[in-house]
Amino acid sequence: MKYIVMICVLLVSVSSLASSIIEGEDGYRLWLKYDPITSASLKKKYTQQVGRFHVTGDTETMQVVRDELNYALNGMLTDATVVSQKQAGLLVVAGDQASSLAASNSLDLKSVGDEGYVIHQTNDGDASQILVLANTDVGALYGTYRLLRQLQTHQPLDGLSVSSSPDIDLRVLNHWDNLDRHVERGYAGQSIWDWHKLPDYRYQRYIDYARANASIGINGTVLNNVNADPLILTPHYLTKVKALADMFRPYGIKVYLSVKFSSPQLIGDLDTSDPLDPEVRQWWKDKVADVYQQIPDFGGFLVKANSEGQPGPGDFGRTHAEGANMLASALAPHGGTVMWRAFVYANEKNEERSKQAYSEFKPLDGKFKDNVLVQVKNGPIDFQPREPFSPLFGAMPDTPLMMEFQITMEYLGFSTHFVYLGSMYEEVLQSDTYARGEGSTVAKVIDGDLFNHNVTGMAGVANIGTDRNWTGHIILQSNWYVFGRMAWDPQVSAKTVADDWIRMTLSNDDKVVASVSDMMMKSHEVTVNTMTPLGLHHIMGAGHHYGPAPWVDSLGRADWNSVYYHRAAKDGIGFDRSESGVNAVEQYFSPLKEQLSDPATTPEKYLLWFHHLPWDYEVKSSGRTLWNELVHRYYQGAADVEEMADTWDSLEGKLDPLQFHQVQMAMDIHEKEAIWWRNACVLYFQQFSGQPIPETLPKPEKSLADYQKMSFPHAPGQG
Ligand code: BDP
Repeated sequence: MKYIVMICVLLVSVSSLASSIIEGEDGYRLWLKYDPITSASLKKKYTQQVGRFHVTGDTETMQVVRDELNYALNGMLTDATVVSQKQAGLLVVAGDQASSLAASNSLDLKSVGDEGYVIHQTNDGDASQILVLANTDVGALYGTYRLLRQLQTHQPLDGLSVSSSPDIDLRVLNHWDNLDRHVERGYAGQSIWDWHKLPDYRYQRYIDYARANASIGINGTVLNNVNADPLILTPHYLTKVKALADMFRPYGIKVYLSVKFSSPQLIGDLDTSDPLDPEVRQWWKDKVADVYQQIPDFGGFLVKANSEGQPGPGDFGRTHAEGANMLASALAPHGGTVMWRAFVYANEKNEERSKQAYSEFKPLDGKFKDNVLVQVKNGPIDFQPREPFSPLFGAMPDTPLMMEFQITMEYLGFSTHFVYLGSMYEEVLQSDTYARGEGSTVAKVIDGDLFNHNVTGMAGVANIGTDRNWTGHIILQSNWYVFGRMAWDPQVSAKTVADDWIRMTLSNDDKVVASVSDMMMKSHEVTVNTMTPLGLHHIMGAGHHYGPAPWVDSLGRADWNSVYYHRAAKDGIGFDRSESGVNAVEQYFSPLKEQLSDPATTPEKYLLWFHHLPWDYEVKSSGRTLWNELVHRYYQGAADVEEMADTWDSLEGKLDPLQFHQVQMAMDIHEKEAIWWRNACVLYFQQFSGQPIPETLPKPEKSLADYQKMSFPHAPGQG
């Protein structure tokens, strides 16, 4: 008897042990998984077409191409092999030889420039060959990743004919990473740069980072935080920067650094950092020359100046242009670029925050040197879940403006929320500035089309850290991915990119793709509703920006407080930025200016951004009063998140178990937090509206005071 009991105990514990181990994809491989293609016929076909391949050239980059193909094709197909050029079904060629192959096949290779490529199948018969041609090695690398995408997404190679080149020159990640490895606004572990062990210890992760970026066309990385530590420019750190630059070079990725404007004083022993002082100018020239001696293809500097306490030219009575141009002069002989941020605002200024960047920068239009780009955040305030586009886009025709998007989730749930940002980026890029009449979209401003700029750029604040899955949440890998794809082609649709990403990362099953794609495409709108519907903004927890806190009213600067932004009172809610208020609308072109000035013609998504409206204002699309609409949106947002969680649950068994489980756990958090946002905000605003929450809706479980008491002193990612 005893013996039998023991066996039972043993069986139970063995089976529970087995179920507690979930084996599967932990997310490290991102969208470059290259798992075997399961359809035997497709696998056979691909193997016939590209299983025998040849890559010409011995440069480091062409070796990378060869290695990637070897790895990818052997993963997806059976027995992929390198063969001679003549025998190859797939031939990757760059430079002069590519030009002659292009000529003999009547292909236009010239027009794809330095980074583009042409992919072409020579004919449909038995001797057919797939050519990947480019003018440069890095173009061949991009073309190779494009071809691999075709296989990863199970698309046919027959008759393949692609010609592509980037619409934007500088496609750059901004890491807000400190030298102690803390990532400001980072929610995926520590900084991936192990400064202490560099330059000697070179993780495979550095190479995999470069591969992932190259696969989506990212060609630059700013390694350190915009709130820069001056030590980055000391010899000790520059040897470490050089090690990373050397590793990234074969992948077409240049390294840039954020610099502190007062570096001449802080690490150079000078008693000023005045950009017009000859000694200061010489200090920067020498420093830059030092950098280029070690890193001949160094990209340049990113600068946050006179913003949130950072030093800048304003400290010496100089303009942003004078500051930027001083650095630009030092970098120009070496081919370097200055990315000068327009994220400036100051409490002391007697002007509403959303207007300040425009007021300060517009008068400087045309005053920057050729190698300066002004980097503008997508909205006029600060990476909110939703903002109208910054009015600077379109307003500075004589200055190349660079887009700055946030990929990390500072204001969007700290990387446990399921939010695909592709649709938000698309909304911004496709917004019409009317700067040169209808059709003058933000995309056309930043790709240089509208004002004929030679240098163009797009930056994304990275969401990458040491978490095994890189971004803290598998789905958020798609935001890194879509940033790269849209920087290459700002016209590509968010949906196309989402579908590609799902196929490469999660599953090629059409039904799964449709479900996940649907979730991704609505996720941004859903999240806006759960946090800041109808144009509300900046009502997050103070400092860390975690969770709802519309009650914040005691921070040192007026424009850091939630109450400054929502202006809820007995008479209504919202910020009057129309002509009758602070007149922020004047910074937009007609007819947008007029449209935004009138609540009746303002898109509802921006209603409370531009208007202060009474609680009984009738919302056009629904006929509800403003109060009821606000309540409705908060409840709908939370209900939609619940529905997304159910949809995800329904995919169990159809996805990799570990990927499934990771996202499911995050969805649980997202669901809880959506309800928290809903309850806290509705209770808070109710104090002013004095109106009830409709009987049919569930009552918040806690009191407003309970929500207000919640505190998160150790929330991650703080500044
Ligand atoms: C804000 C972040 C802060 C950044 C700042 C910036 O809260 O950590 O330093 O933007 O972009 O959103 O400089």
